[in-house]
Amino acid sequence: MEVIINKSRLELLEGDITKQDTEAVVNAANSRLAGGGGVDGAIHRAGGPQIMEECRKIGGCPTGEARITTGGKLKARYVIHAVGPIYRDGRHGEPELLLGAYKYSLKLASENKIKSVAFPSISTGAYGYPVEDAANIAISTAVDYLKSHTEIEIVCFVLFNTDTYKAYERALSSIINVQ
Ligand code: AR6
Repeated sequence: MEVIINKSRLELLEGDITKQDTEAVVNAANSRLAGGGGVDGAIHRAGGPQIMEECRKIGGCPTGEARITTGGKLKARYVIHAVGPIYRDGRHGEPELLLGAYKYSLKLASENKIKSVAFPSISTGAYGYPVEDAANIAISTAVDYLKSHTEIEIVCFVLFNTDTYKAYERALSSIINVQ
């Protein structure tokens, strides 16, 4: 599914983010930038040790923010390491922190003149964020950002399985319908 927001394209696809040829891919990282499983493991495996070396130099990243490194051996030139919240019950600032992780990543893309960026579904794997709620936050944050920032041409969400894809499709459809 894809829609045009202002001058940019917002796309949803099912697939593996390490295979994307967008200028930047976003990693669902932890606050130590120490690597791990899920998307994080896949990105470091495919991108090689250079990404981890840069992460070590950066040292860490608070939850709700993001940091940028090069893409190592990935097709993408950059990796934006975003730290989403660990979900407890939704009443410990999780929505704001998840929104922050997306917004911070988009700001880093703008600042680095990145024209295309691919996101995974941050926090909905090991960090346990309910997918339906996370999809609404992810999509509304991207749509809001693109309405006021025309410099990013393509924002793509790369969803790893059909259920996640469908949740993002519902979130995007409901936002488009109320506009
Ligand atoms: N491409 C796209 N999406 C993927 C891929 C991939 N190659 N692999 C997994 N996903 P998770 P989190 C999906 O657990 O919840 C790590 O250990 C996955 O199906 O990767 O933010 C970090 O180091 C799910 O929908 O990230 C942190 O400690 C989504 O990506 C912690 O996990 C996010 O799942 C972060 O947890």
